[in-house]
Amino acid sequence: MRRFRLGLLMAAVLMVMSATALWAAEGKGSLVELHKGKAKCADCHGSGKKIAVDDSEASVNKGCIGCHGTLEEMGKHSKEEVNPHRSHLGEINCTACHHGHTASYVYCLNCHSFDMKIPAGGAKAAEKAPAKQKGKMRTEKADVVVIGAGAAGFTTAITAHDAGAKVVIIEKQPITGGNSMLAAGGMNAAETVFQKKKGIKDSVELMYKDTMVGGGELNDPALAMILAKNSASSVDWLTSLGADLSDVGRMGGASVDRTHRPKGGSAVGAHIINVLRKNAADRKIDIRMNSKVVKIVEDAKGNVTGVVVEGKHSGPYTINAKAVVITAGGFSANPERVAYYRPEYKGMTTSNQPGATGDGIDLGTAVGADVKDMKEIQIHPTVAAGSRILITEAVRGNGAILVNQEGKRFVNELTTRDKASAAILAQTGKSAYLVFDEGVRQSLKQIDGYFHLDLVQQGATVRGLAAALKVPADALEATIANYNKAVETKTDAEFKRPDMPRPLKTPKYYAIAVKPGVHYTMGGLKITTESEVVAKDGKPIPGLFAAGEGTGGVHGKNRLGGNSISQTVTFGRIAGASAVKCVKGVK
Ligand code: MEZ
Repeated sequence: MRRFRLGLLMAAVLMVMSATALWAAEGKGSLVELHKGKAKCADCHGSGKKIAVDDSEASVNKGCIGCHGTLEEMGKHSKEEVNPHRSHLGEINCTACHHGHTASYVYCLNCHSFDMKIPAGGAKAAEKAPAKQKGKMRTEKADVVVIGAGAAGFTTAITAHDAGAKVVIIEKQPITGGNSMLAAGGMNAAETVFQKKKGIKDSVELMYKDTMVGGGELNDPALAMILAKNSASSVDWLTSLGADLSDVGRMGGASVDRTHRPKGGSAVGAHIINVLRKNAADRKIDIRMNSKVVKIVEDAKGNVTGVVVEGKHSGPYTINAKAVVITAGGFSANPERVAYYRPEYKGMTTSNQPGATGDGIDLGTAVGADVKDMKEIQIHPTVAAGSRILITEAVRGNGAILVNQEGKRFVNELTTRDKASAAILAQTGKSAYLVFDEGVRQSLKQIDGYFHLDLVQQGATVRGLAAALKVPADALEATIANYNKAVETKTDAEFKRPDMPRPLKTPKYYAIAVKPGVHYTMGGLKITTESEVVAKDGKPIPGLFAAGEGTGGVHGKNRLGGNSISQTVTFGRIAGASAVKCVKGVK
C-alpha cells in the first residue's frame, strides 16, 4: 500500500485559518484544540443564542469549506497519489472524517487499509452524549419518509418528489450513497437504446430467463419479470437525469452484453450516485444524515403513520407521514447475521460499506413484515486478497481469466458468482489470480483504480508475470496460449466460457490476487409487485413500502452481476410512485 502524508497537507491548510476565539476544547488533540486561536465556535456552530448543529452537520461543513475550500479544491492541491479528497465517494461532507470534538477518522478506512494519517486522529475526547429531548418529543410532518440514501432511496425520493410529495430522506451514515456508491460493473437492462446502437440483440424475455436461471428459479417470477420489463426505461430515466450509461459490457450468467456503465467502462455506482445526489439537491429534497430511524409508527388499525428518528445532534423526534419506504440495503456488513444464516461464511471479508447491517429489515419485521430467502447470501468471487476492495466482474467480462497457484485455469470465468466462488475456494490457498493483459486494461477504465491502489502485479512477458506471482512459468504460458487459441476458434472446449472478447496477447501482463467475499444478501422484506411490504398474513402493510437490497425475491438463490443497480432504480421508481398513490389515497 502506498503511504501518504495527508497529515502534513492538512496541517499546512490549518495554518491559513484566520479568526480568533475563545475555545472550549473538549479533548486533548481534538480539531477544536488544533483550531484554537484560528476560528470561532460560531464558524461551525452558527451564531445566535443557541449553539446548534444540524444532524447532517451542514453548518460545520460550510465552515470547513469556507476556510479550506471544497473537497475538489482540496484534492487539486494535494500531491499524494492516493488522497481521500479525490476519492470515488464524490461530494461528501468534511465531517464524514473530520470531527471537531471527538477523534477524527478516515471514512475510507472502512474499506481500504491505507496507512493514512488524519489531523486529530488520535484525539482523546469522549463521544458527546446524544442530545436529550426535554418534555414532549418534537413532531414533524412529511408525505413520504424514505429510510436509507442509496440508489433505491434517492430514486424513490426523486420519483415521489416529482409526483408532488413532500419527501424526507433519513440516512444513518455520515454520507449518502450506501452500497450503490461502490457498485462497479454496471446496470443490466434489455432492449435499450445503447444496445440497439451497438447492434446487440437482446430481449426482456432473455433477461428474465437469465435472471431466473442464475437465481436457481427460486426468484419470485413476477418480481424478476418487472426487473427485466422496466430495465430499459430505468436506463432512460437515469439518462434523463444526466447519467451516462452508454458503454455496454457483459457479466456472468448473461447471454448477451447488457451491462450498462459510463463511457470507457468507469464504475457505475459512484457516477449514478453523484447524478442522483445532484438531482436531489436541485429539487431541495430534505436529506438528513447521521440520523437513524429507530421505529416505524403505526396506528391502532395497523396503518403506518410515520417514524421515530434519533438524530446525532437533535436527539429523538417523530416524523408523521402517510407513507414510509424502506431502502436501507442488505446485511453483508453484519458478520454475526451473515454467520447466523450461513456459518460457512464466518470470518469472510465483505465488499460492503459499513452501514449494510440489515437495520431496515429489522424495522420492517418489528411492524409484522414477512421476510423471504434470508439464507441466500452471495459471495463475490473476486475481492482483492486481504482487503475489502471488489475487483469488478467486468474485468472478466472484458477478457480476464482466473488462474490458480499452479498457473492453470479452473473454471468458466463467466459462470454465475456462486459457481465461480465455489471453484476458487476449491483451489490451493482458497484464492486465485485474475490475469489480463494491456488490451483488457485499456478496455476498462475502472482497472486504473486497481493500479492506483497497488493491487496489480505485472510482467513484461507471461514468464515475467509468472516469476512475479511465483507460479510455474511453463504452466502459465501454456494456459494463456490455450486460452488465446480458444478465443481464435471461438470455442472454449475445456470450460465452455461463452464469451471471449479478446486474446491475451498485448504486453504487459497483469494479475490481481483474489478471494471470495460476502457481497450481497438476496433475502429481505417480502414485497408485492407494487413494492408494498407484505405482512406475515400475506397482506400488504398499509403505508409501508420497500425497494432495493433489503427486499427478497427478485434474485432467488444468486443475483446476476449488474442486476442490483437495475433493481434499485426500477423498484425505487415503483416504490416512489406507490408511496405517492398512498399519500393521495389512490389505490
Ligand atoms: O452487480 C454487481 O454486484 C456487480 C456488477 C459487481 C461487479 O463485479 O462489478
